[in-house]
Amino acid sequence: MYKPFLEHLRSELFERFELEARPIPAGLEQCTSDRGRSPATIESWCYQCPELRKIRYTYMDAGDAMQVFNSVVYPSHQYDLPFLGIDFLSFGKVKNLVVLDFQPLFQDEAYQAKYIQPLQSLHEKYDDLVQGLEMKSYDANQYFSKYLLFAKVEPDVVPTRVFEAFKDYLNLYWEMMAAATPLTNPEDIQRVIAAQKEYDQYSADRDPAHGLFSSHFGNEWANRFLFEFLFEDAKPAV
Ligand code: BLA
Repeated sequence: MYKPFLEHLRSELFERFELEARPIPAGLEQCTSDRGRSPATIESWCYQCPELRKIRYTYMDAGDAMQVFNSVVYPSHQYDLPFLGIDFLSFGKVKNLVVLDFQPLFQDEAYQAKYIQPLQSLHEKYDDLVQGLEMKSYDANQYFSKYLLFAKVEPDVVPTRVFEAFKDYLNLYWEMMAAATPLTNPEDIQRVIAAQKEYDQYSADRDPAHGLFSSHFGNEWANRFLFEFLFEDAKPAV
């Protein structure tokens, strides 16, 4: 269902950046389970380049029961650009949830004006993918922008509207990346490092997917996947 999205992201990345593989801890690149009713496979890819310190994407495929495409692009520490966050989920083709955002590092007005305001016209263009859904696991005011796309959709719009929106958001992200000037002040860079680290902690602490990973691949694997790969700068609660 979301494979064309993964392919598009991959080809865009390889076209635009000099990517180098970024190692994924042993055993976490791929996992298959036939626990339960529907066999599931999860597979991840990770890259880096001078501008983007971590680009990860994951595809979870449990056939008709579930398809998930999840990705985060982490800019290098000398760029205070937002993360590119992608979370597309489909459960039994009945519940299709799409979330796409430029996830802000900071919420102050200058930051919003520089990095979030440019999203407004796309947000308006895709107003059918803006449904004012409430977030249960996350705080919409932290690490989410006001111009995120967040919608429950019918499967037939996934390859059409959702794909169009995906391409447009990606293009804007690359444009913003290309226009960005690296920070030089060590204090500014430290602020970015701290905010990116907090994002990992915040996300790992709240990730609504832990139960899903755990039910298919076991609790130990789920914990490792969360804290050693997805959000490796987060520490597990003791
Ligand atoms: C919701 N994301 C979810 C849910 C799951 C995942 C299972 C709950 C769906 C439901 O309502 O039943 C799945 N999260 C994953 C997976 C991974 C993950 C598979 O990290 C990793 C492989 N989530 C993100 C990113 C964004 C994001 C980058 O990981 C930003 C675009 C958003 N996911 C997001 C939001 C919700 C969600 C906003 C709704 C959560 C809520 O209601 O609070």
